[in-house]
Amino acid sequence: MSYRAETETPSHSGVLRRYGDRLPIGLETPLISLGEGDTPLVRSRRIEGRVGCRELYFKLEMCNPTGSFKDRGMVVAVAKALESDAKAVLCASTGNTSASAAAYAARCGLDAYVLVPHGNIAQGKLAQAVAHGARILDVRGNFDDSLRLARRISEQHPVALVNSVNPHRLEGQKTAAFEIVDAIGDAPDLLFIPVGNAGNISAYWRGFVEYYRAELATKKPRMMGWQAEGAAPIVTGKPVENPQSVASAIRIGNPASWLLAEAARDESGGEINAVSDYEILEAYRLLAQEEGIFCEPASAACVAGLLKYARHSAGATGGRLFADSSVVCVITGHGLKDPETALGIESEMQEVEPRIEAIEEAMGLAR
Ligand code: AN7
Repeated sequence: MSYRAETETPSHSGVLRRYGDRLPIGLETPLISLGEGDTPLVRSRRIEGRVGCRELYFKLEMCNPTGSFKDRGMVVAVAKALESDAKAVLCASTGNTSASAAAYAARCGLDAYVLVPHGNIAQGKLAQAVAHGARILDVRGNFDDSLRLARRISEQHPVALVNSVNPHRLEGQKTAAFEIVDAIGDAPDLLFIPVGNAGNISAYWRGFVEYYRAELATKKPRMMGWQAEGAAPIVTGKPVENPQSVASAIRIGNPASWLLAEAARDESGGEINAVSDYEILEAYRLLAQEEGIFCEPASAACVAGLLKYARHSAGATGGRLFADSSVVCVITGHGLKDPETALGIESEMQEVEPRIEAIEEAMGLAR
């Protein structure tokens, strides 16, 4: 099957076709696609007013084919694996990387092996890896243990490691920054983004810098990264042995792209801070109920960060600056991946008899 000859998706031509001239691909690279990228950038309806910035947008990376931003980098990593005649891909994952790797491997006829930390992955993500036929190894350890093992295996066996330590992953992920600039005509003043293994914040920074150098943007955003309090190694400055958070996607104690993320923070004049599980769940609820956006808890971390930052900058000298700012929050993954959390915080379900009067009464409708 020739990937180059076929038109894989009549619409949504994918990251490789759309941004190929800015990616490390050549004539030998198969132009695979599941229609990733080209995700919506939607204006906030309510949270913008709450935080008091000039304009607030959400980049809906949950709208990628497997429901997370990982697809942008995975399509490049898998295309390069195919180009080098790999027969299998391997990753460690808190869930989204494995879902994405499993999907692209299935599409391209590669075997996929995924190492997931025992008991630490949301059900929807596990379902995706199962559905795509990946070989799932339930590691009795955390994500950091799993990644260390995956790296060792890939050094000793002919399997392509598709974690973000694979440089092609960050190259693909930087395209989201291009799309934001293409959509609003310039870079935003501030970019709020969750931080786990720290690849995405590094990739966005690379994308913004690249567009700025090409004079496609007149400025670069301050990069505002957010970790969960129980898994905040970059904030505290030391690895976390036993990372904990309701946001299972970012339960990572020793991020692979730690130094790149610090560089993104420092070169952009940004910050990397932490939010509590309580703050994450509050932002998660606000996004769903005031914006109609159902994301997973890890994604809500950056909105929790925005609410926190706005509270702190309100009285301070930064207040005026913030009120004049354009802000983008990166909504990294879909809420459907983690139904347990959604059903766990508040259940509004009420049992009723299958009678019209019972339903009217439950709805508070008078007869
Ligand atoms: C929804 O899938 O690490 O800082 O193994 O799934 O680039 O790691 C996922 C991370 C944010 C953090 N939001 O991004 C994995 C994995 C969601 C995520 C992050 C992840 P990075």
